Amino acid sequence: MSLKWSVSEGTWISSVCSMCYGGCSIRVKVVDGAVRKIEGNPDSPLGSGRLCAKGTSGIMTLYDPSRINYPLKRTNPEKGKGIDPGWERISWDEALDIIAQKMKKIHQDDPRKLFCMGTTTCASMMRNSVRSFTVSFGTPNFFSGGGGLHCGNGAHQVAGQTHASWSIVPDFDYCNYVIYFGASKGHAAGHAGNANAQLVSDARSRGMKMVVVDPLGFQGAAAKATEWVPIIPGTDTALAIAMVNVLINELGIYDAEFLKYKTNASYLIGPDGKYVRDTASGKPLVWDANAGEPKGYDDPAGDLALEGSYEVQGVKSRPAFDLLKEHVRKYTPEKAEEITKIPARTIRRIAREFGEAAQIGSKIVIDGHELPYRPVSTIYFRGAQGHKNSLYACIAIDTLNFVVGAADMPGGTLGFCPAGLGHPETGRPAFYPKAGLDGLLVAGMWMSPHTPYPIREPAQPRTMGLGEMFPFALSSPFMVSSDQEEMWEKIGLPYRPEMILDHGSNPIMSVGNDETVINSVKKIPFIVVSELYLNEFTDFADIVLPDTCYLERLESAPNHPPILNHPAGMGRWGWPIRQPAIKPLYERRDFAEVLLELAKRIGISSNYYATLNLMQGIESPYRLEMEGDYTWEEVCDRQLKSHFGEEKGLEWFKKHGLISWPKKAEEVYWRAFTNARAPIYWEFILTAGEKVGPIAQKYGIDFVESYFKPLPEWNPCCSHEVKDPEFDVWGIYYRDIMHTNSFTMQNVWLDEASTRDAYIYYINLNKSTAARKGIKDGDWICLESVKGRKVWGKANLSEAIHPEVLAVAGCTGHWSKDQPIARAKGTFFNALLEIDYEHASPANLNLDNCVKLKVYPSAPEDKGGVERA
Ligand SMILES: Nc1nc2c(c(=O)[nH]1)N[C@H]1C(S)=C(S)[C@@H](COP(=O)(O)OP(=O)(O)OC[C@H]3O[C@@H](n4cnc5c(=O)[nH]c(N)nc54)[C@H](O)[C@@H]3O)O[C@H]1N2
Ligand SMILES: Nc1nc2c(c(=O)[nH]1)N[C@H]1C(S)=C(S)[C@@H](COP(=O)(O)OP(=O)(O)OC[C@H]3O[C@@H](n4cnc5c(=O)[nH]c(N)nc54)[C@H](O)[C@@H]3O)O[C@H]1N2
Ligand code: SF4
Ligand SMILES: [Mo]
Repeated sequence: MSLKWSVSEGTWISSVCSMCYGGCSIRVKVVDGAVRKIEGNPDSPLGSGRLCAKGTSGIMTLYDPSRINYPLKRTNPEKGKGIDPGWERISWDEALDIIAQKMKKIHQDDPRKLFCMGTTTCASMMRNSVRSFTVSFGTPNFFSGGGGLHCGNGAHQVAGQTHASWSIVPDFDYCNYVIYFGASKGHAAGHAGNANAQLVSDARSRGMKMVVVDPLGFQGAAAKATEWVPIIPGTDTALAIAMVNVLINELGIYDAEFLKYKTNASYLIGPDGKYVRDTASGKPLVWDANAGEPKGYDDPAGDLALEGSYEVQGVKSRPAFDLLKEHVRKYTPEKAEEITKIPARTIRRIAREFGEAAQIGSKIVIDGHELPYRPVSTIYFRGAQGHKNSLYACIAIDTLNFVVGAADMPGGTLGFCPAGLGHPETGRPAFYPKAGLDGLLVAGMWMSPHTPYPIREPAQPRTMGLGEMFPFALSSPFMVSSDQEEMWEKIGLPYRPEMILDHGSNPIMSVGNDETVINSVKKIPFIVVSELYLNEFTDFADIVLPDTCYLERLESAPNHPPILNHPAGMGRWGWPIRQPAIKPLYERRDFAEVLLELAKRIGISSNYYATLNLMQGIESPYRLEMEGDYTWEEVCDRQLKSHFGEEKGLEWFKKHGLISWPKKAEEVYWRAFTNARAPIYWEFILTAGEKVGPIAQKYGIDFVESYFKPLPEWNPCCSHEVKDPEFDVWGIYYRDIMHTNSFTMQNVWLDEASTRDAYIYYINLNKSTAARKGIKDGDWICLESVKGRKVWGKANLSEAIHPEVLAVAGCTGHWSKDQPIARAKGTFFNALLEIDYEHASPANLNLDNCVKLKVYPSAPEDKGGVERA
């Protein structure tokens, strides 16, 4: 095979990147059966031909000599950090026999003893296959490692309840003023990677102002911002509530029309904090100011009151907005300054700029529809939400959008594509948010069958994660926490996990300190991992299966559902497929095929097909028949035909790569076209708390009432409660564009670029802080937590970082000898994070990702090979 080739040779194959979950469309050049180049696909709205460094470097992940190529069986029964598993190559048949035998036994005994995992890095694969398999096996125990606990328990739930979507993003085409709260959408990370990068840079060129609230100014969105506002980690809630206060109480800026008809701001609240309901219908009541009487919230009313006090059904009641208005008064900018260390005058100015830029009352015509024009947006993501107080952080930040009427209106804050009317020829896939219980918003499409609203009814826990008593949690630390056994004993969990089936997640690195996770996974007798690489977690596995990477894999729905990874805003819909650019190398086998085979061997195929039909939206006549026997190709073919018609099955998609059609204003600005309301008063958090409290009390688990109020409060993280003055710096991590979680440090191109970068493999801290501590640029330093956990790394000094904060990029610091490129590069920050209930949100179990540290010069024995370029 010659390494020389010309652009005219070979073929371009359309597919979808999976070096992160960003879902950008790609074209892969294949010459002589080998991948030579990857480019962005200019024909797709999912990236418009753009590609990041990780996407370009995927070729080195495909051909990495450290990849796993054959099924492996452990020969050393002893498990521990640094202990060689003694891998032995076995055949696929033997591997599947061993696994199926174990699983059959568990399935007959108690399916809940199987604990499935999947990596967020392969988000679509996780949803399309792994979750479906978990459900069909009959186990409720699913875990996505650090996913959810770091990035989504607040963000996804709240976005689901307010925007019917997994996440939120500015309407870049029309937005004039955006505030980012710890998010890098369109910059270093986040959903719809390159599509947003293009949209945000076009918006900035057009003059969009970008205010970025972030402890770091040297990277991501902050580095491109009009204004960088450094903040103390975990305090965004206080800032956002203070801004709501300035808008409503100091400036009187709010969109009354929007609040009255698109939110529950007008619902009457009684002295018990709950909706005052019509005695006959049970519907929440509003006050009709024209008629001077209460009405059902959905009665055609004259003019709904937002303020005042009304005697209704013998009780004094006030519109929810009136309570919000009073509630936020105590968050003065001065009080927020104490918490966030952002000057009160800055808070006032930004709130005013935001309020004025909203142009409340203005209109715009799009696609023939006259719509409200609100060219302002506030968004959050992992940074602001990555804390114990994530639920209220997301609520408080989003409240700003609702106060000025900018939620899902032109120029405002959009959910990622929560409404679709389907392809013009078939009307599919179709999904639309609608009004549900109490008139509040129910998502038309979700990542799992249970939509975020109405919330799950709090109940006695019977799952490993205790999710039943935490109805706002999507993921739970108790799957691997230090207090896991204590919690299970308290609730009387009637079983213990006997097997893990993992697709790619590396919880030993991604959740928190490795000691805790290792103690937990060591107790599990049988662990199977489908991976690209051997790593810190596979050291504890019994069988490792060689997976295909995305360049060797088929997926019919890599960007579906669009609430995850499709650019919002007007433009076009795109539905690409992920298809193998080359046949799988060696004995690598697609895990989707492995799951179909396992289902067959265990005898659960009919369940699996039924779940696939449900989760993939496969409708008649293409539904998988219970008694059928399908390959993964056939499943993909049926899904595509079900959505796009008989002519457009897998063969059509293999040839064309994707299907694309124009978006409609009714889809993008769906909120203007529905009567669904979003909560600005979170009555259902209060009522959930009333049910969670007694359950917690029954089992002797702390119930923290301050997390169950209907209006957001700033609750401190554990790091804010550290009083020892020696621990004077907050430690956080952030994502660099060059790396994905713990995955990409083994990629030789990305590593080469990273070793030449001033920040990626370093501990970044402020020059003045370093000077105070006698630390010079390039010095070895130690970070120590109050729990005595320590890590080391080299210092990089910058002025563009909050003086009380230090930061580490990505999830670096691998120690697996099987990843020779990644090994000992950077610092394993998560070693400093605790994993227990104390460090998790009592409302949604989100983990605290910030930690208070003592920092001092100190060289470790093993310098880990990190040398400054
Ligand atoms: N310090 C730090 N900690 C973090 C984060 C961080 O940025 N920094 N991010 C947090 C967040 S938000 C998340 S979501 C989690 C993510 O946490 P995880 O999902 O547990 O971990 P990842 O690092 O994304 O996934 C890593 C594994 O996926 C494997 N992988 C990649 N592609 C494939 C594939 O196609 N097939 C298979 N079988 N395996 C594959 C890689 O080889 C790698 O070992 O980590 C959280 N923890
Ligand atoms: N390049 C790249 N892209 C990715 C990933 C990746 O690992 N690398 N991972 C994917 C995944 S799993 C996820 S969840 C998304 C995450 O996407 P983002 O949420 O955009 O990523 P982060 O860099 O973790 O966090 C964003 C910013 O929050 C800041 N921050 C940290 N703590 C705080 C805080 O308390 N308050 C405020 N205001 N800011 C804070 C960080 O400095 C950082 O600049 O990205 C996805 N895309
Ligand atoms: S942003 Fe993510 S999905 Fe897009 S090209 Fe980069 S690595 Fe691939
Ligand atoms: Mo994530």
